[in-house]
Amino acid sequence: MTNNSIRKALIERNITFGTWIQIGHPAAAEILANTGFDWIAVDCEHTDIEIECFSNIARGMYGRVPVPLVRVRENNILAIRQVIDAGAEGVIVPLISTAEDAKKAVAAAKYPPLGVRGYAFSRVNNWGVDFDSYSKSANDDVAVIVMIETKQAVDNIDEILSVEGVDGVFIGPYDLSGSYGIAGQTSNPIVLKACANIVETCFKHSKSAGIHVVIPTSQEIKRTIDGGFTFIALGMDTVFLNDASRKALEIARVQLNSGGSK
Ligand code: 3PY
Ligand code: MG
Repeated sequence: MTNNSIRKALIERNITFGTWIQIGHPAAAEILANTGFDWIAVDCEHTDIEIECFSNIARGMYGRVPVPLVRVRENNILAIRQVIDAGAEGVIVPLISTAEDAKKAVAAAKYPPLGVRGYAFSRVNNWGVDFDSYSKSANDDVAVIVMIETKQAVDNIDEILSVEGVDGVFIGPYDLSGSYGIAGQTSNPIVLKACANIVETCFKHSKSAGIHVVIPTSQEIKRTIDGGFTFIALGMDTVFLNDASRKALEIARVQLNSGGSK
């Protein structure tokens, strides 16, 4: 039994839509937290978002619906422990290529005997006020999602999915394409074949398959849903800002050139 709606959805393989934060300001979280996404992942791998910044972002989401997740900087015990202690309800761990990598990620996120997470007073247990209840429920509530981003991970997908405590996988299509020597060609048949293989193996293990639709066009979203993915990230704050601002400027220039200023 879990009280984490996203972990529950992962276990039951229900579709959820999340999004991604790269701008390290709580305003970005507040805005996206009010849009109806099921979860929001804060990206600490490819940004300058440090732990203090994540804590403030989590505060910005507090009381709103989406579940705060973090894509941690690396598969590292301290990186994983700190974000969970600060309020992440799940971790998305990048560049998991072997079952050993996956075991290390799970161990970092779980209290003994399942793992090696350290006990302490922290933001997540209300600075110790809820220590007892939190300590009892945390292993059931913290989600662990491992990122499949390398050819080696695809080759080892069966073993990775066999690791107890892995709630689902999440494909990083850019790294995955890069690993096949075709960086950025996320729709290349080689990448799509690897994705289909991952989804099929997830199905076999009754685990959730996720992917980041970095540029969320209707065609890409449709392909992702039709492809059997259930844990789906749509775009990110930087992409939304880029797209909307460029579109507004384009509309203004078209208006101006068609005599809109007169
Ligand atoms: C990738 O595409 O490699 C990613 O990590 C996307 O989040
Ligand atoms: Mg990646």
